[in-house]
Amino acid sequence: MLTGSQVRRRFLDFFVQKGHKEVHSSPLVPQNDPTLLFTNAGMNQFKDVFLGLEKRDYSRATTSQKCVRAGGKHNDLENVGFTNRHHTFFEMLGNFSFGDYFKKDAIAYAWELVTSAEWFGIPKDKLFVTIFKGEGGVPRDSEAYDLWLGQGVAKERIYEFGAKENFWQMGDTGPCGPCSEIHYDMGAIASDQGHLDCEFGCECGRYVEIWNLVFMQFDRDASGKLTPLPKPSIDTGAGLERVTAVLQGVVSNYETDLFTPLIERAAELTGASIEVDKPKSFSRPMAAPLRVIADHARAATFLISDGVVPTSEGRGYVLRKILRRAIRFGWMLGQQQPFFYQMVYAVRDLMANAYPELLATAENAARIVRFEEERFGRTLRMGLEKLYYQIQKAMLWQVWQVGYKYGPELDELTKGKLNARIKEAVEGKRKSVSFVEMLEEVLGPKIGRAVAEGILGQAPMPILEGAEAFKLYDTFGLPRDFIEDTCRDLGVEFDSTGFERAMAEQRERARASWKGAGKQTASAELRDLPATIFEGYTRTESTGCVVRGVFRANAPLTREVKAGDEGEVILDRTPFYADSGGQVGDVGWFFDAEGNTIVGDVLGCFMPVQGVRFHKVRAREHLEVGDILTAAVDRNVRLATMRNHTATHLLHAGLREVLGKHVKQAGSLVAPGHLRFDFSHFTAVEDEELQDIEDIINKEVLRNEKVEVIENVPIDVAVNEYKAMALFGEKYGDKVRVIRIGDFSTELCGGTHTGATGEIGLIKILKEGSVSSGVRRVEAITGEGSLQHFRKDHQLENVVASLAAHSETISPADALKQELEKREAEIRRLQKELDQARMKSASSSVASVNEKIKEVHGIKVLAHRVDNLERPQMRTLVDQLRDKLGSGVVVLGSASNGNVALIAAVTKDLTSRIQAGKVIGPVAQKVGGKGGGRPDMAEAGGKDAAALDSALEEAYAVVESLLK
Ligand code: ALA
Repeated sequence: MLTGSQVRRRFLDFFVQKGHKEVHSSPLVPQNDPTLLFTNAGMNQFKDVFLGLEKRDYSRATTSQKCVRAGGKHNDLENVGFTNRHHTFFEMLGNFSFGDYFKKDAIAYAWELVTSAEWFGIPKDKLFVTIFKGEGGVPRDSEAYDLWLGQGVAKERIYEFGAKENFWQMGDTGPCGPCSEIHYDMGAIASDQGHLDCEFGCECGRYVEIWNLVFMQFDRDASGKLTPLPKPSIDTGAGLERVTAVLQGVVSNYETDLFTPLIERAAELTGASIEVDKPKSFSRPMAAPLRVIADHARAATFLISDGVVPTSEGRGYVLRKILRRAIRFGWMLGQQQPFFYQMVYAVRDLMANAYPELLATAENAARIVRFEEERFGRTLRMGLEKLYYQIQKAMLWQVWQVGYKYGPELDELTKGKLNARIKEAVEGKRKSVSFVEMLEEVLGPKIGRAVAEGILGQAPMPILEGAEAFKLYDTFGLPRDFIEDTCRDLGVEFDSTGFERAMAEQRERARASWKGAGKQTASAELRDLPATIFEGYTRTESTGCVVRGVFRANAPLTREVKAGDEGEVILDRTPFYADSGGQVGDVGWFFDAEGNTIVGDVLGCFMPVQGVRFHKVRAREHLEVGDILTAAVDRNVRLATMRNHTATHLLHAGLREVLGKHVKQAGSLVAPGHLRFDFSHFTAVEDEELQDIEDIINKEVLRNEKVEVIENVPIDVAVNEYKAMALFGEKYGDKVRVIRIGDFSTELCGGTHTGATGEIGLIKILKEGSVSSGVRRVEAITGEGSLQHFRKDHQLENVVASLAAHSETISPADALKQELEKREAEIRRLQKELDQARMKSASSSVASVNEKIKEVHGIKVLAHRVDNLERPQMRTLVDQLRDKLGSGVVVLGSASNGNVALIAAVTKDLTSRIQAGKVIGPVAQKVGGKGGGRPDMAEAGGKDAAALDSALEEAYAVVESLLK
């Protein structure tokens, strides 16, 4: 019997022997494709080849591709554990033809591999095939039908289906086409519904699709329109797990040797028996918890190994959901301590042979999982509390309703008792009894029964609202099972319609927030452009370049660009680096053939179609197809960019050395002025760590290590032998370019680099911060940028030195800090002194206010101005003045820094006739403000200090008008 690993090997060997190139699985995070959440099929890495945007030096390929279907168009997350064959992570075996063979060979190969005794040897009488019956404007695939007949498949074994089953597309947009599938009959034993003799087409689990052959013919755009692909192609996918199940004669993928060691380990770690996965006699099927844990362990391990970390959005969110689902199933088995992280090692031990990268990444992946387990454990505890609370509320509400109607009014004591009893039952602290028994126990047999009868006979059961339940599920990660079971045990109805509605709304929101931008099929005229020969690795100037094409932005192909206009120019050869791999495109000039006159400024260079470099040019003179030019890159800009690029590689290696091997590049920008590097790491980088990194990488600079460029390395050699780091968001062909800096750094890279590290000058890290949860960003400068940075620092240091005398024992920075603290204290002391002096002078002015006191209808009124007082000081002063008057009205105004503060006070004996608030309003208005307060004291503010004198003068008239 073949092991799972042997099945994988045999598939690949078959196609290698048929002239296919064995290509490495691409990472789970799709390269350069924003329309996809995760790699979900073998064809993903070839999407651009199908679209005609990219060329490879082979036209047949075969792969075993890591896939995750847990988000986006293909999502099986919630099915895992309920079926024999759904997974979040699986391996897809495939063969591909890029405009080479089509349906005839694809069908012949598949049939040979599946049925020939030399290969898989599956009996033909267990197989069925399907073809596309025609739908949505695409005709029936009669060609495939005839080809299957030609292979000797009996008519009765060929079935026809519509687009849902037999038209495959990767996402809402992209390459697609009709498909043909091979299915295997597992026999009655595999029917989930106990069917004994159902026919092919039944979805009970008996008939299993093992291989899908897609005849790639179209590219679907966002509007749904189908455009024929440049060359019809083949894309196939066979699930390794299913094929293995068939060949090992088991009903479920989970019973193959790809899973059994994981399931056994999960049982050990949770303390559960393997038996828990066996179907129970519940009416609703329960998920098999150990299978869920085994499946999710594979997905989590591989996702984290490929650089995903748990976060609250996008890919990280899906990973978090997977982790949490596994952890919850552990809880359901009674394991509430972190255990799932240990599954990572089990996955490594089982799969490192086929995926050696796990040897390097497992340790860190386990750490990340453990962190999430601890964190989620806390959430889960909280979620359970909330669930209990909601159920309790639902029950009590129902009891009150019915209690009022059928029983005597429930007194507080009974209410309390009942509540406590429900709580205990809900929290599982006492053996849970039914709702009815609980009522009888607390209310006594008679009333209890009456209430219960009322509830059961007339009123509906208590209900846990769907929206509430969904919140618990979504926010606190409580499994739906968990919630439903608890409800059922306690006799509370679970509002599944409401739950599903809330879930659908949530899905809609999620869909709306994942907006991918699809690539268009390259237009025919772009596709036919010859690739530009790139000379920029060895020179910055090329003479005798021929203009091959001219475009104008958003306009069709033209042949010329006029002096003064902008256009995009394609040459046969160029030294200009085109924007890619994070490195910005070169700038420079086009000279005439003799190299004397500038005919255009090159503002940038980019590559919308693989290999074809577009120069964005502002023409100084007329340019047209056929012209001969000298193309010259601005050397200063390029050299600065090269320093930053080589420094980026050192930084990447330095981060991994100091922070750990989990650090993976998540994005980068290499510009002439600075570099920016984003990477996966789940906490802020400490200052000391940053310093260590800076030290380590500058040591590499000082060592003046040669930067070695190794061209045309087969990708497997680069990855497996050179251990080169392959990056996300990068697209690698079959042969790659490796940049090696001593033993310190080896990366796949198409960028331009310095000859040796010494040319970088000095790398200075400027800052570190967060980009999104789990992703950090470092910015740094090199070369002249560093020089300018330190020059500025030095100037600053001179200023510091002049401000603070520092000695040998203390750094200028500390000296400055001390000096500033000293001055700060001095300022505070002076401020206090000033306040006291002002208060003193204000108080002494009290003695001289007599002449301002005026009698208004027999009441003493005083309006007085004292500037630069704080409010508390004004309040003290206004009290003093009011005491001085004995009986009367005081209005105090103070201006400081252009702002006005006003206070009015009225002695208690007068507040029935005059209220401070009414006095202050009109006065405040004069200084552009307003205010109010109690009858005896009111405050206001204003902005017009210049009007303060006249406003205070107005106070007397205000009092007079109030007294009338
Ligand atoms: N791309 C096809 C699939 O995923 C083969 O089913």
